Amino acid sequence: MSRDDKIVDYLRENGCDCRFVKVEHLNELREEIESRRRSGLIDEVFYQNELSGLRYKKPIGFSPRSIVVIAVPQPSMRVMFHWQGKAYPTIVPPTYADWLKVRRFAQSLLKESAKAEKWKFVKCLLPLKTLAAHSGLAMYGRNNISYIPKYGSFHRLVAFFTDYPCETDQWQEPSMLPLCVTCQACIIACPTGAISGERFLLRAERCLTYFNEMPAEKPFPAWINPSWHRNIIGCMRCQEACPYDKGVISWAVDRCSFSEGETEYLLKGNYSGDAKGRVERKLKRAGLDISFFPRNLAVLLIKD
Ligand code: B12
Repeated sequence: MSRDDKIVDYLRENGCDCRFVKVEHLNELREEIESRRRSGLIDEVFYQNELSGLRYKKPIGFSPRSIVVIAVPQPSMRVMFHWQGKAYPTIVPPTYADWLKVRRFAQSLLKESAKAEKWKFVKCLLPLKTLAAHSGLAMYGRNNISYIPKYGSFHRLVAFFTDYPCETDQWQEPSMLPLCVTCQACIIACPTGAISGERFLLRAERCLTYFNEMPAEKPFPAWINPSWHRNIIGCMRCQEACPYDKGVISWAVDRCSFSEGETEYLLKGNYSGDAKGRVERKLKRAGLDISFFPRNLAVLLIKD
């Protein structure tokens, strides 16, 4: 068994999976995104908001030889709001909560798997789906999300630069899940037309998630029908419709519940002082940021 395989096996024993690629692929990774930007397939405002912060350079003062990309399975979170005598259950999709915990967990597994060797694992800011697909760790669904066996799209991706010289470079052409060739479920389920039959690449500038992840000072555009909003953050319609997510779609854990008073406070806006600190900490545990409020909550409660 190769050293790479031993690391992969250790991560699998702990419920995760990972792949290695040589660090020399950084430029190809950048080109994947930049060539699509140059040809106009990536909306420029979206690029500036969401992709301009990605970094394709090696970290300063450290000479990595490989990049390791890890998939850590994660459930949805159930979060309850109480308002005017009614309970409003909402869902926070996988990957919003516990991101730091997940990254530390992945890093500690890698360190343990390397045992006595003192390899370093340094966080990187790369396009993680693109990397996961090129490493063979994940396959793309037609909805542009990455999928792994058993957990479907319910996983968080994390990547590290490492001085560990991987034995096998897993870099390969990305592939799409076989059922997606004929299945149209996510295209039909997407209310905004972000997933379209005309091209594979998501029209990210139309994705509901793009708008509800923006700070609440930015109101939802008029073309978005309020009835399209179902989650307090993100959107799960393309995942809910996906046959590959059937086994995990109900995998959700209760995270927290907001009282009438807390919900009322969140709906009012203009947060400050101790009350803000308290509610902010509670929101953070559920993967929610106070900057999404009151907009994301108001659209769910007030349309009722
Ligand atoms: C920007 C961003 C967004 C944007 C844009 C999403 C997008 N598809 O680009 C918005 C805000 C809309 C968003 C939404 C969501 N996001 Co997001 N997002 C990111 C972020 C920061 C970068 C993604 C990125 O690189 N986009 C650039 C595009 C160009 O890259 P790409 O999607 O890999 O596209 C490639 C393919 O389309 C391929 N391609 C083109 N044509 C073809 C044809 C074929 C046949 C094939 C096989 C491939 C192929 O080429 C492209 C690369 O050039 C990452 C974190 C990170 N650092 O990577 C999280 C990340 C991708 N998001 C994540 C999640 C969970 C989501 C949501 C599911 C959340 C939700 N439930 O609402 C949605 C999914 C929306 C969707 N259907 O894609 C997870 C994905 C985990 C997973 N299982 O896939 C990530 C990795 C965060 C994390 N650490 O886990 N997100």
